[in-house]
Amino acid sequence: MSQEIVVVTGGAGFIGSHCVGALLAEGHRVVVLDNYVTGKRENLAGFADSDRLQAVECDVRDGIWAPLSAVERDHGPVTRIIHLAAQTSVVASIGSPVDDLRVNAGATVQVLEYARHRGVKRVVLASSAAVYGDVERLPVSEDAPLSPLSPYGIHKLTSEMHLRYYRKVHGVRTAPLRFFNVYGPRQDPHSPYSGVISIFMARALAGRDILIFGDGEQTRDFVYVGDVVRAILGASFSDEAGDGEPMNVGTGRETSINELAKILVAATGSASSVRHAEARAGEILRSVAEVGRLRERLGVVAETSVADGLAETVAWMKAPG
Ligand code: UD2
Repeated sequence: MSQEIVVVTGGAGFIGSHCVGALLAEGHRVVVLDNYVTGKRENLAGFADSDRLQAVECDVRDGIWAPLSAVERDHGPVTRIIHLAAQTSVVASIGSPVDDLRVNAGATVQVLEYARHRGVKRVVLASSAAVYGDVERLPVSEDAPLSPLSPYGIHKLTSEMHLRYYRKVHGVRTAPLRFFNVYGPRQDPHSPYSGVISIFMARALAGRDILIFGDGEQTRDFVYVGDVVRAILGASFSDEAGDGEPMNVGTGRETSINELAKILVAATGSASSVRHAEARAGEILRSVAEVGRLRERLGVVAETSVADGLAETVAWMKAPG
């Protein structure tokens, strides 16, 4: 594969930093755009020796022309953009819907405007299972009705619609990926908005109580970050993606939060006890992906078992780095 210049917005974040590693390993030049609100410089520390990685501190909401001008001057045009920069919390979006709109939809339009005028070959978007809301038929396919239950889900759907529009009207090749519940090393456990696996794991390792919101019978499709990165790279480079149509990124397996708590307590050998608290507003009750489109179009199957993925995550949490 010839070397390309790939921009990763949110590249210092949890999923972004894993993408950076994979792109560098394939020989590409990588430009990270990150405002370091949730992204961390330490997530990129392992790649500090690479002369093909450049990180620019900026806010994608303000546009990406200026931050990329030096890159264009020194290395030529950007060829692909992986747009991961986002406000990732459903709960936060309910508290601050206008901020969520600016980050989760506004920034996407900024990326697409740049791509349209600069002739970028592909824009991949981190969309979300939140676009579906509560669904009648599981596993949920990409053709299911879309009825998001939160500003977060509405704005991810808005972004997807922009991707489809830019494809149809401006000819920009785009690929929205609907992530289910991504977990793995470098997911920050210290924010109340963190993914449930990282929160439960940190609590289990510290011997603190695990708090389940609601009755715990709500389900999720937990997908390991390494599998997600393979989907992102496939969507970025394969000729089979880019028509603006969404693809689910999940495993097709459904796990309840009660089951998850049990597995984690056992996996960590923790003495933590499990308590229940009030259910979250705007919650999806059941969520599991139909994964045929990802497999057929990109040849990607999320094959990491929960047991293996959790083992990797526990190992990282015990010895970060
Ligand atoms: C995930 C994504 C979100 C969006 C959404 C789509 C994360 C962090 N967020 O939101 O960006 O894509 O999926 O549907 O991956 N829970 C507890 N106790 C805790 C924390 C969580 O019981 O301490 C429950 C929570 O009520 C929910 C489940 O665990 O039922 C998963 O919560 P989450 O915040 O990890 O992810 P989710 O599905 O709300």
